[in-house]
Amino acid sequence: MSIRLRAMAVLAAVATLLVGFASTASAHGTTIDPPSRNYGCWQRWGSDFQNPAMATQDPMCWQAWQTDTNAMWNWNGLYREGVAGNHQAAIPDGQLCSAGRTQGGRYRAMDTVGDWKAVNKSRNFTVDVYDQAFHGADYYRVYITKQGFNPITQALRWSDLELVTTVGKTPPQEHTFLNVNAGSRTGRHIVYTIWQASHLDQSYYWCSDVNFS
Ligand SMILES: [Cu+2]
Repeated sequence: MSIRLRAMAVLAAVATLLVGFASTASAHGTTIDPPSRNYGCWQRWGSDFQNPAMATQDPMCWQAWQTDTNAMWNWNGLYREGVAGNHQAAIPDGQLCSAGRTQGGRYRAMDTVGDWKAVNKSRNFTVDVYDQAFHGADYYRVYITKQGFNPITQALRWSDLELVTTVGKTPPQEHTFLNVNAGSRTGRHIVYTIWQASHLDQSYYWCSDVNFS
């Protein structure tokens, strides 16, 4: 190999390393409040994720940590790319909370049916989306499960959801607050938020567990 070829090979290797580093170091986002399932598990147990008390105190988080710790460490990475707005075609029923088992199934434990910790909300509330990477949004959509749906015993399907809020083009900002009216809903529900980021066709899907009092 000539010196020039060798130098080019080294440069190519460095470029590959840099690209790899940039993609793992890049931040994305999630719903902070009500927290997405994996963000909530990271928040509550991230500093104590091997504590066996979690199995009884917060069993859904326990199974999530047992399934794949990376779902919590990468709480900001629950997205798909190249969906072109066809969210329902890309994500099968029963897999809505893992974005159709995106990222090689890393978030599959988010689809597990059971008694996830829910936060209390009044019927008028806001969804706080944390746009850590300053992507901005083409749009946000917030859905809530229909009254009668039981998140503790039923797998989530698209037909269980009702669109309650749409927000269009949003500039990059750290927090975006989406105003939501839950109507006459009571009790346990899943809030399902879609964030269509603006920098490229990157769409995020989050399940947040709430209790309307
Ligand atoms: Cu991103």
